[in-house]
Amino acid sequence: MVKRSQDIDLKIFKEEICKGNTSFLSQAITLGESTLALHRKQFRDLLTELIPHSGSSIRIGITGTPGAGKSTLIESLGTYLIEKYHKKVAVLAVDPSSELNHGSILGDKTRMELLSRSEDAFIRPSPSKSNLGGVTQNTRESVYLCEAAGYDIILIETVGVGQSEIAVHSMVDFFMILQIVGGGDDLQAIKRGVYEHIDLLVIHKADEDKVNQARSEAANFKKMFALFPAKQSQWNPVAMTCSSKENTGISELWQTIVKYLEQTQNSGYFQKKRTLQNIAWYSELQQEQLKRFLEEHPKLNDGILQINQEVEDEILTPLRASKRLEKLLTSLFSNT
Ligand SMILES: Nc1nc2c(ncn2[C@@H]2O[C@H](COP(=O)(O)OP(=O)(O)OP(=O)(O)O)[C@@H](O)[C@H]2O)c(=O)[nH]1
Ligand SMILES: [Mg+2]
Repeated sequence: MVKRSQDIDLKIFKEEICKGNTSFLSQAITLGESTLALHRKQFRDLLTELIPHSGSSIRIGITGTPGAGKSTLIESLGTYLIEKYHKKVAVLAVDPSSELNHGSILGDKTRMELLSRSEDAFIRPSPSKSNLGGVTQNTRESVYLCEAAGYDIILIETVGVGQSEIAVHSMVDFFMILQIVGGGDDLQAIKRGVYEHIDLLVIHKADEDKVNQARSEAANFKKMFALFPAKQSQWNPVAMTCSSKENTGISELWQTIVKYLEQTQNSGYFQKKRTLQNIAWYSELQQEQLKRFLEEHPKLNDGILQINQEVEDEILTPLRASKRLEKLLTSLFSNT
């Protein structure tokens, strides 16, 4: 039995987050990152209360190889949106390797000096877990919390290695990849699976002395994109150049995102994608719930451990083991 004193005051948390209190927002995200069952339950209750207040932001995913300049671009774009359009900007990160890199992805706040000082920005480093599923789930939940706290734009940085960019794609409205100028103008640099998800390719670090080369690389990508089959969104990926250091190309980048939003909101794809993402999210929760239920069911758990052991000891073949499991499940759940 949980003592009342251990409960967080849901009502206060909800009110303060909806007022945009970043201290409560941070505490709530930390609660969600906890592995303690009590904390997870409290967090889920809070999230359930907050979800009706969420959903109105634009969620943007930014990927690219380490050092491509993602954080610097986020600094430039975020500052631009705050100054020019008075937006509130939240920055989240999905980096399952951050524990190995000592949490470097956003640890270096010098890359986002202006944003980290701005009252209209909220920056949250990647949860320090090494498993992608956990990080993805925490980040997705943080998106809803940030939205309830009034952030209009959510920028999610993910390092372009492994599966994390696919995971980020499953939680954003718009997805872009950064490639450093001179990084090659063919798709080999971009994994095929990733191309299918990108809405914008930025030839980055296109500083004044490199801008011509960058433009020619972008033009080659444009030609290549035109040859790809139409996407479900009916949006042809755009290739453009940008220098976050010199702050060039940032407004064009934002205009591209605005155009995408107009097009997909008019066609209904925007909402459709969010619905599909919700279904995928529910499916993940369902898997997690079932797994936990099975693990916590004492008789079943003992039975499964016994069967596992017999497979290891070669007493049971995999097929016989699966039959035994079926029997066990039937005997435990046939009357319930
Ligand atoms: N010349 C030039 N350098 C840039 C530009 N944008 C970023 N950089 C530099 O590139 C380096 C890496 O930038 P980050 O923003 O940390 O890159 P990142 O992709 O976030 O890196 P990770 O988070 O480690 O994957 C830094 O030294 C930046 O100053 C740019 O537009 N031009
Ligand atoms: Mg970074």
